[in-house]
Amino acid sequence: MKTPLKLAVQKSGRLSDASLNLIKECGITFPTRIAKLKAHAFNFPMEFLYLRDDDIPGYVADNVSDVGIVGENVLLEKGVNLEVIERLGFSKCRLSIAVPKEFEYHGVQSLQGLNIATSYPNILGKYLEKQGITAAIHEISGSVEIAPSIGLAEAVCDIVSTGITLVSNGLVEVETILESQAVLVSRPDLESEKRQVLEQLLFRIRSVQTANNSKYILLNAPNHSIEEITNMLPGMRSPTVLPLAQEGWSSLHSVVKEDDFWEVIERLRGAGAEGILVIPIEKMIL
Ligand code: PRT
Ligand code: ZN
Repeated sequence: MKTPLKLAVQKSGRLSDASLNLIKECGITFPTRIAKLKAHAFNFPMEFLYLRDDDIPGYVADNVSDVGIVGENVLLEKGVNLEVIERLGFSKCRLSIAVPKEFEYHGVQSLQGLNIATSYPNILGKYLEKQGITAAIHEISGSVEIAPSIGLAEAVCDIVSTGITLVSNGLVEVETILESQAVLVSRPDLESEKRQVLEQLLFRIRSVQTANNSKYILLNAPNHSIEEITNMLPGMRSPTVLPLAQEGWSSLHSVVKEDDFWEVIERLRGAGAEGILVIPIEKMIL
């Protein structure tokens, strides 16, 4: 067995389930109870370290772990030198500046001289500097959204997902300073044996992600529409075309991207496609 690749994941929180689900979808099995700090995968050369998300960049940089799954927001805030291997597409959020709804905001200049509460002083500091704004940054570790109502600050800089927290605290988002999602990070100086394991893991992650972003589609079409429909269905190479028992009709099978899905379906129907079936794909190797 190869030297295990150490992967740091969040022990409990918004990243944990999605991180562990991704690993499971890669066919890697491991003990399900996260009672300990460490666990070994049963069928892949990998060891898990269950940590607080804030500690993940530092532990990877300090060689305690080889790779980790963490939000870009935390990675940038910690400012450690790690390689971003892959954007993972989950735990999407943004880091935004918000002000009370009665505040008369006229662009970033309105932030001049304010007190701004945040858990992200480094990212905010760099942003304000770039914008030429001087403001007092108050670092607080949680419940940033209540800072204006308790008189600690006139503005906040916090993570926003649905925006419900801001609205329910009478705040309005005025500037987005970072778009974030979970990323797989690595030490830049990974030993070659571990890099090979990482490549294997990455291959599986990409197959899972491609599959999740695609749908398998089957449809019936009159033979005279096959060419028009084929042009709408690029598929992996080109669609499979099989004759139906009914004279003059065929069945076409292909793969469509999740993002283009509804638009493609409408165009297919317009071209005479019938009996359209859409099936999820488990893995996709390109
Ligand atoms: O205990 P540990 O330190 O490991 O976890 P944590 O409490 O520091 O982090 P956690 O689990 O809350 O979040 C982990 C990561 O998830 C963050 O670093 C982000 O990358 C990502 N993420 C995605 C979010 C959100 N969405 C999110 N909505 N992190 C925090 N929030 C909070 C935000 O701080 C605010 O209080 O949710 C509130 C806003 O949500 P909406 O939906 O009301 O806008
Ligand atoms: Zn944290």
